[in-house]
Amino acid sequence: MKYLFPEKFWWGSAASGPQTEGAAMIDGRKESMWDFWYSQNPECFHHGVGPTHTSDFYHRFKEDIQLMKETGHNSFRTSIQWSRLIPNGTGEVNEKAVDFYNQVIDELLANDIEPFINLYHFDMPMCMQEIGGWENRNVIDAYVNYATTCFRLFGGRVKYWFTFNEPIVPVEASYLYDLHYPNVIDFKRAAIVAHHTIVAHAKAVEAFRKLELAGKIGIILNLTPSYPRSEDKEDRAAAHIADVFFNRSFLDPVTKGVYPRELVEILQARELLPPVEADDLEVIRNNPIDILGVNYYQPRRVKAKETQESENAPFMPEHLFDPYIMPGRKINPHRGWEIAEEVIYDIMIDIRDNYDNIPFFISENGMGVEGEEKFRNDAGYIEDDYRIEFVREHLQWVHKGIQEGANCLGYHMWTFMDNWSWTNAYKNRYGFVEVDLKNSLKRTVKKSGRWYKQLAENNGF
Ligand code: BGP
Repeated sequence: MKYLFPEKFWWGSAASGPQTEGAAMIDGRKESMWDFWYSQNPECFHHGVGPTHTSDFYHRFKEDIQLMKETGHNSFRTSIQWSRLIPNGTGEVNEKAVDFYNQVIDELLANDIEPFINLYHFDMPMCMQEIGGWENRNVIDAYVNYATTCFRLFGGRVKYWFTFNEPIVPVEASYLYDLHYPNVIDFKRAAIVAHHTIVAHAKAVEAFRKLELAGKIGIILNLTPSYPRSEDKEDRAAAHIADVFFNRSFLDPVTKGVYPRELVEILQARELLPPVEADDLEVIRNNPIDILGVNYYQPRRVKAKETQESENAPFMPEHLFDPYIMPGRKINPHRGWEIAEEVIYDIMIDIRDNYDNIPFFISENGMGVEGEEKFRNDAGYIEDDYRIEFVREHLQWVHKGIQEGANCLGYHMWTFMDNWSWTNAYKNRYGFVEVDLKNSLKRTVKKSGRWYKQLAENNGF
């Protein structure tokens, strides 16, 4: 075997409650902002498919966990839905939800699959969004109460906790780029949302530590390293600024306990710094994470600005750099994302050298493909060789990073089974397991799932 991984390496995949559970409004659950947005604007979702049913993990989790076994999982991440556990945002806990999550955790453990639990995957309860979502500090308190409830209920069995998945996505998608509800475009409000999210994260970490549970707590960040068009000083400076905005803005406070100085200076100069309360910076400083999850899909390519914005234009990060489309780049045409495998290694070396080599794992990596049914073979399963190749090529770089001392503990694919992907709904399929929407959500393991089992058994390839 050419690429052997360290002992006890985590092989598995990641998913989220809102994208897999379905059973939207039953057993006491109330709306999240996704359910509400879908009820108002179904046309915003691919083929008008909303979050109501998704893959029905709520009812089929036992069958699904068997398929995790069949695909070599020794670990699996999902998220608890706040809107299921505490349907009014604060107050009463929904016992049916407690039962459900207890059963999922127990079933995973009974099958030797380590549960990794995330607390927030873009899914603000609608009642919390109605009072301003992350713009309202009361929502920070409600979130910390929700997080503490989860630690108390499940912390005896769950050893790996994550406060947020990709917390920058709700900032960008909901408050800058008009992609998700509430479709605001306002940098100042985005900065408030970002700061409050980081405070909520730090307070949840603090609450976890107070309970003295045996376990680790961290956060999952989507890291998109920035590469300059050229080695020219201006291009490099532009890439550096993009990196500060899109990576260091969250990575530095959660690991080093401080915001990047340059980010603060840029925002201060433009009067865009969010209001900061007395103990915010202290709680951030005192609660660095134990473990980092790195979601990696694509790099960001950047060049120096070619035309200046008008002085009166409301600020956007893109006033400081231009995106750059690199000729000849490899691309996944279904998602429009560049595929650059070696970038995963650069992230690992960056964490090793600039972030104290903290323990981390690849918490998402994957390839969404449309129309996979055309690859079905005579035996009835999808032959997704492109996905196997994608994973192998990334893993070669992960292996190199580990050989060179990066503290990487595992690799999780996005995702276990085809699932509902926000506004893209079921357009692109990412799973090791096919979910046939035309055939009662029938699950069939794809070729990649079969291959992944061997990979995990051999701990390498
Ligand atoms: C990540 C999210 C996942 C998942 C994945 C694939 O950013 O954490 O929830 O959706 O991306 O992206 P998409 O579904 O947009 O194709």
